[in-house]
Parts: sequence; structure tokens; C-alpha cells
Amino acid sequence: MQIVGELVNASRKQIAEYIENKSDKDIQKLALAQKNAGADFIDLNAGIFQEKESSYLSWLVKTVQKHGDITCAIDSPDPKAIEAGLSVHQGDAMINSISFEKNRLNNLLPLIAGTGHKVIALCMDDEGMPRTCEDRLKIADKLVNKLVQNNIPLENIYVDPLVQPISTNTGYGLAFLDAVEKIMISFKGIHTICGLSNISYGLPKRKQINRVFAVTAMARGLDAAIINPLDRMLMADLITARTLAGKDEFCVNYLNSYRQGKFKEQERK
Ligand code: THG
Repeated sequence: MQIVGELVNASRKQIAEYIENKSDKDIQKLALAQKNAGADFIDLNAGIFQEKESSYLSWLVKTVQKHGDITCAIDSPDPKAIEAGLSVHQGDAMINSISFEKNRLNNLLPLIAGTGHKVIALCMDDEGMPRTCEDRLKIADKLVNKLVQNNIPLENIYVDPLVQPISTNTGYGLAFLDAVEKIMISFKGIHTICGLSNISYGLPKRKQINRVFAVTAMARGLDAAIINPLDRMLMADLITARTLAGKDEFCVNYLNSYRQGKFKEQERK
């Protein structure tokens, strides 16, 4: 399971303050804590700042990469902001995200064609959010073909079928899960990813729902997720789910995780 750490996101009040105050030490600390907890990428999102988004996103990239070897997931719906962040990123980045919306597709493709950047591809077009599994597959197909034609290898593509709250439509969980499974079968070597926590929006005990959904999605083939890696219970469940899915030879990773104390605090109170 590849983990994208979600915590450096300006929609969180504390982070918005850190960014406005240019508290580089606090941002670096949070990025490093997520990396040490098992994050492979650190998501950076300054989306609430509108006209300052580009300069703040660039500042975040520089700040996070100053100490230590960290790959950023540059998170914005605005291609201009992604371009700004990417221009100061050292080494290959993860772009979060492209979609089949004309503006995003046309402006982002030239930035990533033929490069080694990784890219999250949202199953969305100018008609808006997908509803059914078929909506998702149709867009995934168009988008993946377009990316591959532009010399982006399948292993650098992370399709995000988009998680929507089950509180608004009880079919949304299955529509997502079915899409993950079909995408992983159709495009061998590709990745699927999602922001998990949308699933539980509007319901109590959200972490409970998020954990069970994460495990279920892994059983259907999901191999990356944008999550809070400091959530020890979620991380322990992901390690266990990977072992149960047959992806952990001789249960070596499970045993090592146990020895490293990653399953402490696991008893449900
Ligand atoms: N897909 C893609 N990118 C995305 C999303 C997606 N980027 C943004 C978002 N969705 C994922 N990122 C976040 C960031 C923070 C939170 C949720 C999703 C959040 N955090 C809790 C808080 O602020 O209280 C803390 C986390 C916790 O304690 O568990 O709400 O869907 N491609």
C-alpha cells in the first residue's frame, strides 16, 4: 500500500495559520512525522487561499523538501498552482490531480508528458462528479488512454475513482469499490488511489467507517490511499489487510510491524 499523508492541507485551521505565518518549522515537523509513520508522499494543499495559492504552494514545496528526502503530492484543481509548485520541486513529484475536464487536461498534459512524474487521475469530466461504476469506468478509460498516448507509463498513473458519502446515496460505496476492481483488472500495472474520508461524511464515528472502507477497498485491489498516517489504528488495519490479501510473503511485514510496536494501542476500548 502506498500512503499519501494528507495532513498538510490548508482546509485544516492550524495549517492555514502555519502557512500565513510562514511557520516553516511546524510544516517540516508535520511532514517528517508523516514520513516516519510510513507516508511515501506528502500531500500539499493551499486551495483555500485562491489568489495566493500558487505562491503558498511553492513555499510549501520548498519548505517540506528543505530537510530530508521527501516527494510531494502537489494538490490543486488549478493547473497554474500545480505548475508553480512543480517548478520548485526537486526530483519527480506526484501531481494531484489531472482529470478529463478540458482546462485541467490541456494545461497539465504538457507538464507531465514524457516525464517521470506520478499523476493522480480523477474520474471526472466537464459534466461533473460520476455517480455509477459505469460513469467512472468510462472516464477512466478515456483518461488513461490519453495519458499513455502522452508517454506516461501505467505505473506512474494513480486512478482516483472518487469516493462520495454513503450518507447521500447508499450505493456510492459499492460504485467506488466495483470501479477499483475493474480498473485494476483492465489496466495491468496501474494504481488506484482515493481520499478515504469522504465516504463517512455526515455520519457519526467517521474513523470506524473509514477503517472498514479502507480494508474493504484493499481487498478489491486499491493499492494507494490519501490518509492520516498518524492514525495508528488505521495504519495497523492497512498492514493487516495487505497481509490478508496475500501480498505479504511469509507474513514478514506483519511480523516486523508487530515487533516494531505498530500494533500497540490496538485494543478497541
Ligand atoms: N482525492 C484526491 N485528492 C484529495 C482528496 C481526494 N485531496 C484532498 C482530500 N481529498 C484528501 N485530504 C484530506 C485532508 C484532510 C482531511 C481529509 C482529507 C481531514 N483531516 C482531519 C482533520 O482535519 O480533522 C484529520 C485526520 C484524522 O484525524 O483522521 O479532515 O479525495 N486525489
